[in-house]
Amino acid sequence: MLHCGIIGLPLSGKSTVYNVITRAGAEVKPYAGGKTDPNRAVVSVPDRRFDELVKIHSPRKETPAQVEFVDLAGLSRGAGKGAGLGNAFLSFVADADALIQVIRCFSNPAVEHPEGSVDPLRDWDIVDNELIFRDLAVIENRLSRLKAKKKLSAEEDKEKKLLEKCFEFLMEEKPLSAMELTPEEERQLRGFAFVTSKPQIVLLNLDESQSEDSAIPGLEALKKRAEERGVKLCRLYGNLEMEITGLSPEEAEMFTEGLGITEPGRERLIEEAYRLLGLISFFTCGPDEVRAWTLHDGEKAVDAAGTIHSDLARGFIRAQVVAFDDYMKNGHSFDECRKSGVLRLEGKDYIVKDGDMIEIRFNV
Ligand SMILES: Nc1nc2c(ncn2[C@@H]2O[C@H](COP(=O)(O)OP(=O)(O)O)[C@@H](O)[C@H]2O)c(=O)[nH]1
Ligand SMILES: [Mg+2]
Repeated sequence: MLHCGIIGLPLSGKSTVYNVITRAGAEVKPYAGGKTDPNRAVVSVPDRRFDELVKIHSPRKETPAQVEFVDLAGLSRGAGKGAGLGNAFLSFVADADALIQVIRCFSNPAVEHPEGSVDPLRDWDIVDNELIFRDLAVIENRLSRLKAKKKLSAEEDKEKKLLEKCFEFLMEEKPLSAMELTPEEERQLRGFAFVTSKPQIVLLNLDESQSEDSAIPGLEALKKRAEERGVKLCRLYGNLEMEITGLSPEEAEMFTEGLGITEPGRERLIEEAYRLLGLISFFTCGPDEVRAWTLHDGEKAVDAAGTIHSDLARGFIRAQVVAFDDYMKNGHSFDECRKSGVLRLEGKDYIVKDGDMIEIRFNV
C-alpha cells in the first residue's frame, strides 16, 4: 500500500497530526525519536460518494478506500549530513511515496520551539535544506563512483550529465520536484528515491486563535513559495482536531463553528493525501458489498478488473461504466442508466476516471 510520511521539525505537531488522521487518540505514544521504527497506520479515505452508495444499498459489507500514514521522527538541523538519527530517519523518508510536511504556526509557551521562535517560512527552509543535503549526498556518492571509472558507457555518460544537472539545481536550494524533466530523465532518476522529488503537502499547524489569515505569520510568503514549488498548502488545527475526535460530527461542527473555523481539516487532508499519492477510486455496488477500489491515476479498465480479481482481467470482455453523478441521477441502478443512455461499454484500454461506477463482464 502506498504511504504518506509525516515530516517536520521537532515539536511542530507531527504526532498530533498523525493522531488526528488515524484517530489513534491517546493510544499511540508520541514518537520520541529514541527508537527508529516510526508509528504507522492504515486509514479509510473519507469519501462523500462512498457514504451515499452505502446509504442507498445498505450492503452487508462496506469497504472504503484506504491509505497508510507514517509518523516520522523530527528532522533536526544536520540530519541531511547524517547528524543524530539523520541517516536512519532519512531512509524512512526515502521510503515514503509522498510527504506531509508539518509546519508549526501555533505559539504555545508551554512547548518550546527548537529554533526559539515561531517562523513558518524559516522552518520550511530548514526542513527543505535537510532534504536537499540528503539528495546532494546521494548524487555526490554516485558521481564519485562514475568518475572513478576509466571509461563510461553511453548510458553512464548520460546519467552523469543528468546527475550533474540535478546537483546544480539542488545547490540553488531548489527541490528536484521543481525541475523540468523528460519522461526518460524521470525514469533514469527513479531508482535514487530522491527525497526532494516526492510529492508534498505543506501543512500549516494552527492554533484555534488563527482562523484569520492575518494571524498566520508570513502567510503571503508561504503561499507564494507553495505556488512556485507546485506544493499544496493545507491548514489544520492540530490540537483542536485532536480534542474533537471524541465528539459526534454534529457536536464537532457546532464546536468549530463557534470558533469561526469552517475548513474541515481531517477529511480534507486525507483526501488531499490520497490525490497527492496519485490515486483515484472507482466503485462497485451490490447488496453484498459497496466497495471503493484504488487505482493509480491513468490506469485502465483492465487494471480495474485485475484489482478486483485476476480472473476478471484474464477473461475481460468489456466494462460497463457510468460516472457517479449520472448513476445517482438515474435511479442508482445500472439498468436505469442503460435505459437513459448514460451507461457506456468500454474496452480494456479505457482510462478509468475517479468516481466511475464499474461492472466488469468477463468469461473464463
Ligand atoms: N497550542 C497548540 N499546541 C499544539 C498544537 N499542535 C501540537 N501542539 C502541542 O505541541 C506539542 C508537540 O506536539 P507533537 O505532535 O508531539 O509534535 P512532534 O514532535 O512534531 O510530533 C504537544 O504538547 C502538543 O500538544 C496546536 O495546534 N496548538
Ligand atoms: Mg512526534
